[in-house]
Amino acid sequence: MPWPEIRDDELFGRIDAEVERQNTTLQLIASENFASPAVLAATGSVLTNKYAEGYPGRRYYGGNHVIDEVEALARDRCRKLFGAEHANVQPHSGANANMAVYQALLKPGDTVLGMALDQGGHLTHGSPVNASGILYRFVAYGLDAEERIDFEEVRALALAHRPRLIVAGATAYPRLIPAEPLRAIADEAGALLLFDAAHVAGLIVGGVHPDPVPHADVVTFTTHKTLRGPRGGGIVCKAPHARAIDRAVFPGSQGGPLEHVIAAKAVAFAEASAPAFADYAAGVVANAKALAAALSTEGFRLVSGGTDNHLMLLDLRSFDAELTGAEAQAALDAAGITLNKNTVPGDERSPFVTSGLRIGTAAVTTQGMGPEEMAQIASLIGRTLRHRSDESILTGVRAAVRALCARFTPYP
Ligand code: DSN
Repeated sequence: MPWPEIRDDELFGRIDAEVERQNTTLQLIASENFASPAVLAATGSVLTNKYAEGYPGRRYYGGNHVIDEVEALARDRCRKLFGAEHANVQPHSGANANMAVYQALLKPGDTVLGMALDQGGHLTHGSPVNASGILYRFVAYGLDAEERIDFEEVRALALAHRPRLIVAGATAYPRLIPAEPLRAIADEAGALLLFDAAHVAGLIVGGVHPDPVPHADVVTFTTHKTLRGPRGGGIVCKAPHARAIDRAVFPGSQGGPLEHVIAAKAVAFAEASAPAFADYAAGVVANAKALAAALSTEGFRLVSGGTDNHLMLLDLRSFDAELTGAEAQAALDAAGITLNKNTVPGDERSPFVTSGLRIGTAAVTTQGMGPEEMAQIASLIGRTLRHRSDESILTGVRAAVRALCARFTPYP
């Protein structure tokens, strides 16, 4: 059977353009990274052709003996990597993983504690526009005066509302989140504990973030952020929750698993198990600290005063009261610096406008950049935002970014 001969230049030309963009601009979005060639190869494999509803050894379709081995390998590597009792590698995303956990552990209407979205939490932690906030009664906790998670507030809310579940974890919080005190609060209030490690999974397995696995009933994560695998999600949990979790993923909330992505997850779990990954994770944090310190010298206020993980939040209001996160993002984009606008605690502007920027170092660290390059990036960000309406300055920054990226090209 001959394959269609016409080359789809319309589409593949755009993929080439995206390779060029990733190679020549700075990727500072805290939830992004560069996947390895092996991860990309598995994602682009013929495993995409196979239907495999069910789990290894229990499928609804024939021809799955190879797929069973692939998924069993991924599950086993995942369990070992996290030191967990059980792993499910089928969630298509972190959001799917969280919704499956809710389905497994909760009934509609149950009370849950989660971090407020505008304080650093995630849509699936009870936002009223997300199914989590529609199906369950979420009560939000936030930050204290030092812009750190207010564990006293979490405890007071837990004792007052007696939630069935406490959700820990964040998407825009620059500090470490120890699970131990949350476990103690959950036990006191008779709640279960879910740790959403979407952002910090790579830091946990790399040994630079406190490990939630011994303390949480369930840990969800994504595979494409600091873990540096394919775009996807996963769940690890204590053995007593395994059956409910598996049933909530399939058939509860998903259909056929993406076995090509599961194969790529297996590759990423092996890569993250190698000793070099611990060096990488330490490098991500060292780079974040270096970038935060240099941005502070540039005159930006850092939410909570700095960072202990892979990301930082810049509060633009003291740098320039007129400058919004949306304008800053656009100006930096034009200069070849990709990051995202983000609300900051107490932000008066909407999430579409914002007064802040979120910046992460997972991708630039994968490229091989170090503290010296972080100082250069901070200076380029400062120059761009101070002279955002000066085309010649933006052109100069764009050239400097291109020269910097040429020394650390991710996909030569
Ligand atoms: N998009 C993810 C992030 O950027 O943190 C959250 O869903």
